[in-house]
Amino acid sequence: MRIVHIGLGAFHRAHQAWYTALADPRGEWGIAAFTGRTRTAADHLTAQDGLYTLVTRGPLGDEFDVVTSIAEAHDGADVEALSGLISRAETALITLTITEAGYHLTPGPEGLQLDTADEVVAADVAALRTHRTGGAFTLGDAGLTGDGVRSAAARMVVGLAARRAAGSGPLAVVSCDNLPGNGAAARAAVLGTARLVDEDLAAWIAEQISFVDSSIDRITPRTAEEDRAAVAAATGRTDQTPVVTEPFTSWVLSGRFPAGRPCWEDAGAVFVEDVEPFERRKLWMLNGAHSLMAYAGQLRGHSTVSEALGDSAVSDWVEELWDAAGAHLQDPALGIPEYRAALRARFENPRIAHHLAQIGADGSLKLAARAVPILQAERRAGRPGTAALRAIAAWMDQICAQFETGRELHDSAAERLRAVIAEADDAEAVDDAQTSALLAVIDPVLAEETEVVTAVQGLRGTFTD
Ligand code: CS2
Repeated sequence: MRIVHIGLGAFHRAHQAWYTALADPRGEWGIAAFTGRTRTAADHLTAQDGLYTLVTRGPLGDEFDVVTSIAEAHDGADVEALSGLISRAETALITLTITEAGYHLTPGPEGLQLDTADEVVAADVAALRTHRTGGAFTLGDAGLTGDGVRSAAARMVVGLAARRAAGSGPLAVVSCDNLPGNGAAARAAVLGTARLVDEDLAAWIAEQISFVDSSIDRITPRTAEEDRAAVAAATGRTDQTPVVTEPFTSWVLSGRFPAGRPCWEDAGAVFVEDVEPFERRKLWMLNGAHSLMAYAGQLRGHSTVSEALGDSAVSDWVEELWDAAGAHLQDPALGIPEYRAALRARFENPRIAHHLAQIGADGSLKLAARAVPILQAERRAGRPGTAALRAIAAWMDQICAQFETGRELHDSAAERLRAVIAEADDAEAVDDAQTSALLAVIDPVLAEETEVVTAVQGLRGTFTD
C-alpha cells in the first residue's frame, strides 16, 4: 500500500479509487482507506476484502465493475493504524475526501485559517499537547487512539510526527474536496494544528509535505437499498456497499509529488500548472447550481436534482446563475457553452436519484465557496449579482422551513443558525436583522453590506408560487 486515504465515502470510491484501479492494474499502489465519523463503511468493505461494485449509471443503462484498488479499510478512529501507515517510507500519498466541514477553517487575513474557536479543534489541540512525548505522540489505550483526536488534520499531525521520527521523508497530501484552493485549505488545517502543538514538527511539515490542489468531479449520490438489489439482480453478487455514479468524471491536479504517484493520467486525470480556472468553473457552475436547486427545489416540493430541473422556475434560476458565472469564465479553454450543455444533461439524467437534501447539507460552508464568489465577481462588474443572491435567499428560507417543521439540519453551524432563527419574535417574520445574522454565518463581511442584505431580503419568500 502506498496511498493512505481519509474519508471512505461513496465519492472516494467512485472517483479516486476508480482512477487508481484503472491506472494501476497490477495493484502496485493500493489504498489503505480510513472512514471519517463512523466505522460502518470500513466494516462492510473489510468483509468484502476491500472489493465493491461501481455501478456506472448512464441515461440508458448501467455498467457494473468491481473496483480493486482499496487494499485495506479501517475505522478512522484507529489513529494507531493510520499513524503506522503514514510513517512507512513506501507511503507516498495521503488523500482526503473529508467534506468542506472536515477542515474546520475560518476566513483569516491571509485566506482560510484553522478555526481555533471550533470545539473539535480546541479539544484535539489539547489532546495532542497532553499526549506529546518528545517529537511523537502516545497512542494506544492511554493515548490518542479511539476518539482521542477527531479531526482529520489532528490525526494527520500524529501520523506525520511518526513519519518524521521514522525518517521516511516527504510525501504529498491531495485534497479531493470541493473547496477553492483545496491544497492550501489542507495545508492551513494541518500546519495550523501542528503549529499549536509542536513548532519543530510544523516546520518539518512546511518543508517536507507537498499540498496538491485538485478539482474533482463525478456526481455520486449516497448508496440506497435499491442499489444493492440492482447489483444482486444484474451480477448475482451480494454487495453490502456498492456505489452508483454517473458516466462523466473529471480530475484536474496541480502540485508536486515528492514520493511519486500512480499514473492517474492513464485513467484520464489531467495535470496542469494551475487548477484554479477549472476549479472555479466546476465550483461555480456545477456546485453553485446544485446548491441553488437544493434549496429552491426543496422549497418547491422537489426531492431530486432531475425533478427540480424539470420545474421551469428552477430551471430559469439555474440558467440565470450560469449566465452570471459564465460572464467571469471567459477563457476559451474552459469551453463554457459545451460545459454548460453537458452539465444540463448530467443533471437531467433521470436514472440518478441525487437527493436535494444530501446536497443541501452544510450550506453555510458550501455557499461561501459556490455562491459568494459569483456574487463578488458580479458586484465588481457593477451588477447586483441577483442569481447568486437567490441561492443564498433560498438557503435561508429552506433552513427556516426545516426548523419550523422540526426537521434536523445537517450543518456544522446548525446551533448558531438555530439560535438566530429562534430569536425572531414571530417565527414567520423575515426581517433585515435575521437576514443579516444568517448571512453573517456564511460571510461576516457581506453581512455588513446593507445593499446585499436588502437584496437578499427582497428575494426571500419568492420561491413558492
Ligand atoms: C454536491 C457535490 O453534495 C454536494 O454538495 O454539489 O457533491 C457534487 O455532486 C460533486 O461535487 C460533483 O462532482
